[in-house]
Amino acid sequence: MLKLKRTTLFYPLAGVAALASCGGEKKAEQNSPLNIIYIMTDDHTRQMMSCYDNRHIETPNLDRIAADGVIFRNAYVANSISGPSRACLLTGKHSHANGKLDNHTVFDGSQQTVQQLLKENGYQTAMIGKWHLDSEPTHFDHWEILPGQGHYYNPEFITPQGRTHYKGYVTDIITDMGVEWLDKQRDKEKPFVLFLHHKVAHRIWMSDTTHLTLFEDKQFELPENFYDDYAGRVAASRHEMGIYKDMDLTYDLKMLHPTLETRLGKAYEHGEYARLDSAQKAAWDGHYQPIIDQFIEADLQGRELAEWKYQRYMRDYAKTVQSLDENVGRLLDYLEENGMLENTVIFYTSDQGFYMGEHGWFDKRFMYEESFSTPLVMHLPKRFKKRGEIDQLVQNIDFAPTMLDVAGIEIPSDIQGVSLLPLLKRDRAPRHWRKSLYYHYHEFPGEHAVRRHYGVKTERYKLIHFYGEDIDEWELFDLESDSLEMHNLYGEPGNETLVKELKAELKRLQILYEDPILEKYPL
Ligand code: SGN
Ligand code: CA
Repeated sequence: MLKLKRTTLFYPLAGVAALASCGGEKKAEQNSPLNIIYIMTDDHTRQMMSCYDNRHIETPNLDRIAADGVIFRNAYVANSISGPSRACLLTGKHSHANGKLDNHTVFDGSQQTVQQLLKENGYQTAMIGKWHLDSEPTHFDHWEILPGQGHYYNPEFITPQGRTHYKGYVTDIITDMGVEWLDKQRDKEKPFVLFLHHKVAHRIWMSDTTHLTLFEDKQFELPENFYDDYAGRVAASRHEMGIYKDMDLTYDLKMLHPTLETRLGKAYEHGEYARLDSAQKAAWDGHYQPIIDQFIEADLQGRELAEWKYQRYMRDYAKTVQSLDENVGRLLDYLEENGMLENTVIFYTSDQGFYMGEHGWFDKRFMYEESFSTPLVMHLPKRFKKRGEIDQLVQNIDFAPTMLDVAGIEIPSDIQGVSLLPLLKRDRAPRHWRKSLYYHYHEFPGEHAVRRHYGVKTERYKLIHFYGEDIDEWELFDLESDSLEMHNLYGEPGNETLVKELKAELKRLQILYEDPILEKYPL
């Protein structure tokens, strides 16, 4: 049994009864155990969230979370891909330590997890939405999960009782399930943690029929490095995630036409498209058919085609985020109307970031900023004093210890992440905080052909090692002068001391986190 901690600000569960008898309602509310709602999307990136970046779209409801709390400017993941990211979240450990290295390994749910520790200490635990860990959820009082990646339309869910089919759009359905659990299914006498994991904004970016016409007149700004030639970056040059080269006209961009035979066209026609019911199909075709006709007629080539693909990608992605933002708004309204905002901490984040045309790409996996980073905003009740921006380096392995700390539960010593509570409790930043982050991506061979790599990021620099049978490449970036990570400084004269220091830091982190890769590639 775990020991509960005593803090002055956050009362452990053991203190609840005493509080109820000794003070007024207000005091009880201010000191009552905190509920936790953890909202995570899939592949939603900072470039498409207006409190981070207002070039492309507005996300007023996501921004509302930040406005009532904090926005992390430097939040990162440990391994930029779904299953592993989810395992990092639940265990507070890097991938090599929790065993979920890539999307194909099965997560061992018998290991220590945050929901287990919360449950053992009196929390009710619920998990709704994309799970993607291949084993059954453990230690949840309530769970309804999408099988695998799940579907945008008319999705199936798995529950302990079996499979259920739903009609409608997945983002609405997951939100409905969350609100229903909060409103009717939970035990209102107990604190809770609710994991609400959306499918949006994953490939193939299917809009709700109600949002199909949005953004159609908008021209999205092309990223400066859209036409990257990958000079000096061997691993990047071997990618299979180019908008021009790899994005499928039919599967990804919905151009279904008898004269177009694309690699993944049949998968779309008999897969996601075939799931639409007749009313959904009518709306879908009504919207896309004129675009398809125009596209066939225009017969675009070269850069014109590349930029047309980029615009379609951005529009479809933006529509899915619009629906997400509205649904998050609906959840926030429910919490507000039910007086729950003063005793609930809300996380909003994604399983990783994503490329919106930077380097000419979609997808993630690389340790470059767009996919290594993740959005992170938090709603905080008033008892937390911090508001506004937080610049410290944080990582998704920190979420589990933060939840435990918020609940007043002692953090087991084998958890590798650190609690973010010191950054949230006071307005003043703590004197000591980590100065670097460790990253390790393992999925190769794999879709999109991103090589295995590990690396270290400090406030200013990033050092990456791509390794494998046919690759042994280092990259060094100065993020201050080269935020787009286009110029690999590794091996250039004058950087020897810097490389030495960064390698020493990388080694320190590999020893700290006990990554066995250090034996294979000693530093
Ligand atoms: C699917 C996608 C990939 C994507 C992975 C991982 N292909 O396999 O494009 O990189 O998921 O994404 S698709 O044809 O099925 O859309 S993750 O977010 O789940 O890790
Ligand atoms: Ca993802």
